[in-house]
Amino acid sequence: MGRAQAAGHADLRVMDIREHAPGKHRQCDDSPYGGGAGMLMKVDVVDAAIQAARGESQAKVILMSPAGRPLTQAVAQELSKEAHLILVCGHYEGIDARVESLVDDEISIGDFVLTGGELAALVIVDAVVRLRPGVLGNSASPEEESFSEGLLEYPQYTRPRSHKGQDVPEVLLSGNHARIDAWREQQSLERTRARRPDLLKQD
Ligand code: JF5
Repeated sequence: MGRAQAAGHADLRVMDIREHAPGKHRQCDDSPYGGGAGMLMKVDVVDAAIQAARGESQAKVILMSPAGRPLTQAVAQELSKEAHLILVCGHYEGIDARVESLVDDEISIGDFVLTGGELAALVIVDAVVRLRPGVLGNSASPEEESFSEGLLEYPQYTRPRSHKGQDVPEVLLSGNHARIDAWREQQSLERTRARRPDLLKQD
């Protein structure tokens, strides 16, 4: 991400929501109406921070949330087309429900709970920025190769040819590219069936 920024492919800025909390104490959380444990992020403070981040831009505002739509490569592709993104990171036990009306989208990076949205935001930034033209030499778009789309990668090997009794499959040394392509396709399918059959079941 540092190199992407230096090369002008990305411009990442970090804001502290607390700086948008009024008063000497800069309070950005409060206890829930109706009772219950823990503190919630205040909607007015989050709103002020989003408006400050947005400025005059038409940025897409996304809340990091375990209740969001799951992050997939298709979602990353979609976000990589946006000129501006604002990734809102919750903290504490949760956020006032009215924050949902302030955002355009909610994204989950998986079915687990983090202490804050920051790591989820970093995951999204990494997945999205690498898809921007010019980053990571992605012009050939390796993941748009027809057969491998939506499948696990085939196993790959480099030197040495033999390591502790494990040899590189003979087919890869054959120089027969039709045979190599067919082997890789079969390996991708086999590994996907064994490890991630769910990937084969969806359209
Ligand atoms: C968060 C309140 C959000 O925990 C997450 C998360 C899990 N998967 N995707 C996102 O977000 C952080 C913490 C507390 C709201």
